[in-house]
Amino acid sequence: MDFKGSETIPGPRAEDRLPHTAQAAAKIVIVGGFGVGKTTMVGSVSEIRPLTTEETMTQAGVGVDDNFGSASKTATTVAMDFGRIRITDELVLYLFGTPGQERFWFLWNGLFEGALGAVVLVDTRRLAVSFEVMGRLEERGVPFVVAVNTFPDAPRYPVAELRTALDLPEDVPIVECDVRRRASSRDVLMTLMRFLHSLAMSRSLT
Ligand SMILES: Nc1nc2c(ncn2[C@@H]2O[C@H](COP(=O)(O)OP(=O)(O)OP(=O)(O)O)[C@@H](O)[C@H]2O)c(=O)[nH]1
Ligand SMILES: [Mg+2]
Repeated sequence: MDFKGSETIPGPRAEDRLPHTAQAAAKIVIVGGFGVGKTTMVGSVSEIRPLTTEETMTQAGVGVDDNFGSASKTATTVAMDFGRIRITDELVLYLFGTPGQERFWFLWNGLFEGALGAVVLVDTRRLAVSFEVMGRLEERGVPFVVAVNTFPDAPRYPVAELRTALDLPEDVPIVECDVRRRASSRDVLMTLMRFLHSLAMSRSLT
C-alpha cells in the first residue's frame, strides 16, 4: 500500500549492479604518495561510478603535501577511493585507493582487512614515500606489485635500476603505466592478479 508522500528509495543503477555471473570478489588496495594518481587510476578503470572523498586543497596543505608536477591539481583524497572492475565473468575486483602519507596510516587497519593484494603507485620524482609504503605492506604480509605512473617530466629508469633503487626482490613485478588510460590501469591489475596467482601456486607446492 502506498502512503501519500512516501518516497521510493532508488535501487542501484543497472550498470552498478553486480553481474549475475560473478562468483568471487577480491579486495585490492591502490596505495602511493600524494598526487601519484590513485584517484585517477580507480576512476579510469572502474566500471561503476567511483566513490571518491576528495576535498579542495587549501593553503594549509602548502609545504605539507608536495604538489610536484601536478600544478593543475586542486583536490586531494582525504579518506579513500572506491571502484569495481570485472576481470573475468566470474571474478570481480573491489578497488580501494588510499593515501600513503604517514598521517593516513590509521586508515590502513580497516582498509587492508581481507585485502588480497596491493598496487603501489610510484612517481619516480618522489621515491621516498614508496619505501615507507612498501615497508608497511611487507610488515602486513600484503603482496604487491609496483606500477610506475609515467608523468611526462618524470625521469625514466630501466626496470632493473628501479628494482635496485627500490630494493625489491626479483619476483615482485614492476610495470610502467599511464593511469589516465583505462587499458593501462587494467594491465596493472592483471599483472597483480597473475602475481597473486603465481604466489598461490608456489605456496601450494611447498
Ligand atoms: N601527465 C599526467 N598527469 C597525470 C597522470 N596521472 C594523474 N595525473 C594527474 O595528476 C594529478 C594527480 O592525480 P590524482 O589521481 O588526484 O592523484 P592521487 O594519488 O589520488 O592524489 P591524492 O589523493 O591527493 O594523494 C591529477 O591532476 C591527474 O590528472 C599521468 O599519468 N600523467
Ligand atoms: Mg586521490
